[in-house]
Amino acid sequence: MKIDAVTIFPEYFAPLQLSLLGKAQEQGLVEVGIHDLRSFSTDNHNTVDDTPYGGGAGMVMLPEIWGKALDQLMTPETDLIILTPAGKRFDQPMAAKFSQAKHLVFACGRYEGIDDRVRQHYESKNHRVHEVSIGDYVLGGGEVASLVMIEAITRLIPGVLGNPESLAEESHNEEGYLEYPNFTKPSIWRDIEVPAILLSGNHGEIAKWRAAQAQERAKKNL
Ligand code: 6GU
Repeated sequence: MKIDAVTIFPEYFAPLQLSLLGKAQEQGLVEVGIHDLRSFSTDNHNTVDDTPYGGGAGMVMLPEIWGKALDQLMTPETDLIILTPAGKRFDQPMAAKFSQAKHLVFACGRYEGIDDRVRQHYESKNHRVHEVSIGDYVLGGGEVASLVMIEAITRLIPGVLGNPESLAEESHNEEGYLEYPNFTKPSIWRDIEVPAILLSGNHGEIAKWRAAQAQERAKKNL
């Protein structure tokens, strides 16, 4: 998979070199390109935004600059993801869908967002465009949201995860990703014992217990 991100803060994406995703890039499973939006600005001040038509607080990112940046990246194989708190909520099924994509471009808005004609333009050219939010709170920009999405998506690409059984177990689960509590050595820590069933060796009963625990946890977190 090829992943490109366009941002005025390329440094935000430094963590992509770490851990599983760093390894996945070394192995050639994932290729990441980070692009500085300001390098597409045309004036001496490297302006990327201006005041909103119709008035109101904040600044809106200029369509001309975004068009220049995205024109160089968009192909018929591209899914363009525009990060905005007004977008569709990101979840595990969406991560699974995007993990099948060939090329993802993350457009990281700042300020009050990107001029809507950018979305309109690429949609009118029959590109796949997705406005996505990662949750019901407002971030300063789409950079951190992109990192969240990239981590959730890339770990679903075959070969990226060290132990593919963790994935199988996740999708086995009805909820996909709601899990039972886990324990490791020692069997007693600060007077707290590991549930005896987990030491029993009875795999059928252990599976039942875990399913019940996962369900209880899911209910509590509603
Ligand atoms: Cl994608 N962007 C911003 N700025 N805030 C958010 C978000 C995205 N998702 C949740 N909050």
